[in-house]
Amino acid sequence: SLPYDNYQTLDVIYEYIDKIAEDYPEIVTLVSSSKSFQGRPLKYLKISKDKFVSNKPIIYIDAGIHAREWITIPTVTYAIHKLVENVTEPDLLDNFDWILFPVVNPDGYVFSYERDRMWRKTRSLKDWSITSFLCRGVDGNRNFNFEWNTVGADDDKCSPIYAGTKPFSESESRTVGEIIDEHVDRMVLFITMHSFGSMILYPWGNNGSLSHNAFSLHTVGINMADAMNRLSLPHFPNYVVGNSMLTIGYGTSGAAEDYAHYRGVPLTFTFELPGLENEDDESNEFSEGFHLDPIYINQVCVETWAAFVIGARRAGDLF
Ligand code: 0X9
Ligand code: ZN
Repeated sequence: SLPYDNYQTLDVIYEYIDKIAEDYPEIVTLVSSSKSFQGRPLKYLKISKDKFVSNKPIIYIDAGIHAREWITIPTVTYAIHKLVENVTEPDLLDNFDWILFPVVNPDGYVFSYERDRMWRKTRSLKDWSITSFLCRGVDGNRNFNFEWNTVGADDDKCSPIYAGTKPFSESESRTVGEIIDEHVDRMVLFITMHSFGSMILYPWGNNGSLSHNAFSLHTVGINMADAMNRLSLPHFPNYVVGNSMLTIGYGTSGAAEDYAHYRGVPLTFTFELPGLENEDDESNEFSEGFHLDPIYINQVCVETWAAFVIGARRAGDLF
């Protein structure tokens, strides 16, 4: 198991992913066929009792598309741990196949870890212009092919919500898109982990309207929120569940959760994990809610695992 008392480097996380695939070859398949802009492998695990052959429903969870949202990554490695190393819910592997993608944007994570804690985007360079060098990267969660660059996104390379030159210009978001496209027939639950704000969001994020599936989305959403709120320390607010745009208070286009739902995944959610503003004082670079104090990592992982368990079971009942 990885330690959950601190944020780990990409190398340590990748070693863990490799080791799990090595130690549990009967149930774990490592996929690392695509690369980030800077050439790092994009690693995800397929976890299945029968190598994905028996057409079970698929649960997909990713994290780390936004570089500074560090707390998202351990929640997915912890899910791997609970599915493979420390199994307390065996029904989850009997009844489902899993795709777990802990670091969608490894270039951004390394840059945030080593250089600029508040980095959000990928690290791609679009051309040889001065602006490109000064303002690298694309917002991965504005780069999906759903209503691309129509609302809550920017053409300006320097913007933190730069949508990119075209849908799926980034290999990081494109890899997620390809997983969705490949498995859409069987994928029943898609969760993308973000921070911060203690929210569970569902489509549509671009205009606040509800999908045909809104009742199921809300039901499964509140089931997951309930599971986390029940466990939560009084220190953190309860989760709020609702439509992405109305709940977070701004519209977005080209987001992963909307793309997955638009392609046909019935239950798609964005989690905004806990984070407190001004945890210390403003002079501290860690005072923003993105740097959740490491003492809470384990607690958040235990909570999100409870949400994934109930989410998977409810998804299995419904679809
Ligand atoms: O803006 C985002 O991409 C997400 N918030 S964050 O602070 N983690 O950057 C929220 C996306 C909400 N919209 C959709 N899920 N469609
Ligand atoms: Zn985010």
